This record gives sequence, structure tokens and C-alpha cells, in this order.
Amino acid sequence: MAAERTFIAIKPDGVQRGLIGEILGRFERKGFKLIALKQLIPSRELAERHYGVHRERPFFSGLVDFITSGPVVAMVWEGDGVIASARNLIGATKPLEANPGTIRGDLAVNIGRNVIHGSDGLETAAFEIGLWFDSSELHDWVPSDQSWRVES
Ligand code: D4T
Repeated sequence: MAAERTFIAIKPDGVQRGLIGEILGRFERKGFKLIALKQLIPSRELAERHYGVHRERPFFSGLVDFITSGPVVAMVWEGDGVIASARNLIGATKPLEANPGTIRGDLAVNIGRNVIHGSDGLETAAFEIGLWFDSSELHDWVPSDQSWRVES
């Protein structure tokens, strides 16, 4: 069975606030494997497709304006249970309700500036990875300390 993968993006507020290293470090220290990483300013078309499920919501155009306003750091992380675990590392959508110790709980105060995105399920993860990355940008590899993290 293919290993589980999730799409994670540090939003423009996280990049502008200098939080890239802090956030990457949390995923690295947890023990997940980085499969892809790039910085880009998303096009409006990409942003609208990514947030397509929210198209009818009142915050949609503001959300698209925000996510296209500057660089985003897009990533794919891999590991058993990585989709749900990443959501736990990220914390609740509303930062004021996010638990201390989570990324939003520690680093954000506002729902419209909540620093990071993570896929919310298997189907969404597959859709978002395909939307943001070409398959040639995904790199499988074996970390040299793999056996110290995962039983073989
Ligand atoms: P993302 O998708 O950015 O990881 O956020 P979540 O998965 O945690 O939350 P979501 O899909 O419900 O919301 C997407 C995105 O829209 C912003 N938002 C959301 C907003 O600005 N106002 C709102 O009322 C809501 C519900 C924040 C995240």
C-alpha cells in the first residue's frame, strides 16, 4: 500500500512573519518525511481551485485575495496517519480555540491569518497534491535514520 501523504502550505502571513523554519521544524521533529517543497505566489486560478469548496461562502474572495497576496511555501509530507496527525499539529481553524502546543495555538490569533493549511482527508490530500505539484516534483527517499523512527 502506498504511504499516506498530505499537502501542507505555509500561508503568506506565516512566510511574512518569518515562521517557515519554526513550522518546518515541527514536522521534521515529529518524524514525518518531506516529499516536496517549493515557494510560489499562487495564481488566482490555483487559489480558487484550492478553495473551491468555499466558493459560495462570504469570505471566499477575501480568502483568495489573501492567499495570492505573497509567497506561500507548499509541501508534501509522508508517513503513517500523516493527514490526521498534521491537522493535530496545526490545531483548530480558529486560532483562539487552537490548543497551546499546536501551530495555530502558539503562533496565530485570527481565523483569516491562521498561518498554515493542511489537507483534511485522503481524497482532499490527493486532489491538493495534484493541484499544487507536478509528479516530477515529488521525491521519494529513505531517511538514513528511518529505522530509529519506524519499525520495519
Ligand atoms: P485551511 O483550509 O486554510 O487549512 O483551513 P481549515 O481547513 O482549518 O478551515 P476551513 O477549510 O474551514 O477554512 C478555509 C480557510 O478559510 C478561512 N476562513 C474560514 C475565514 O477566513 N473565515 C471563516 O469564517 C472560515 C470558516 C480560514 C481558513
